[in-house]
Amino acid sequence: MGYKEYEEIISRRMKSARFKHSKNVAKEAVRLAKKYGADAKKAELAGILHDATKETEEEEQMELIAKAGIELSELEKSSPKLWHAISGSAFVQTELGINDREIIDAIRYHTTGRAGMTLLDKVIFIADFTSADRDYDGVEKMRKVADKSLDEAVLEGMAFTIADLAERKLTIAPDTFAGYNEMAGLKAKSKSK
Ligand code: DGI
Ligand code: FE
Ligand code: FE
Repeated sequence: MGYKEYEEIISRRMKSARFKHSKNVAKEAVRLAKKYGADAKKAELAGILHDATKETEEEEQMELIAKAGIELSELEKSSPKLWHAISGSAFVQTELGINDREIIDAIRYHTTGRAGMTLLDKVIFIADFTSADRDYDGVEKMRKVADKSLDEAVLEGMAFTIADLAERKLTIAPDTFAGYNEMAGLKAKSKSK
């Protein structure tokens, strides 16, 4: 299966606004991949598929996760917003037969990030923040940073998410903290040089 087939499958799983978002993320992911030397083909596939199960019933998401043999932590169980990234990575494996670890992981960690993010993880994480349909306060700054440094943009995105979640007194996934600490540590090191 190729991009067009995946696009067709995705279009049937969600409303038109989210399908548009998915196409925009795929497009932005290709742009960032070319700019930062990631695999543009994988970026396009991970981009169109990243929110594959965002509009899927919770019960079906849980079935997909179980079928892929993924065990949720207690915190993940109690954070429904995180489920679609996990069930999405399960869906592309068990239902689409994708076995490319880089694509699977980029989808799995697109919401939280993680420590040791691959180049493709970063491209998808940022494309989701800077896609054409995004219009949150600060999106212009995010786009500027993303054009300067992918790592700076990942740090900016993680800081943004953590601040927003803390403000709303929501749980913050350990992967989010681990990713943030790693990127903030890199920045601190480069500053002290
Ligand atoms: O699926 P999208 O809307 O395109 O974007 P996304 O996958 O980044 O999801 C964003 C949502 O996920 C937003 O409501 C904040 C939430 N989120 C992100 N990181 C965390 C989180 N929620 C919890 N509980 N913990 C996190 O670490
Ligand atoms: Fe998402
Ligand atoms: Fe998204």
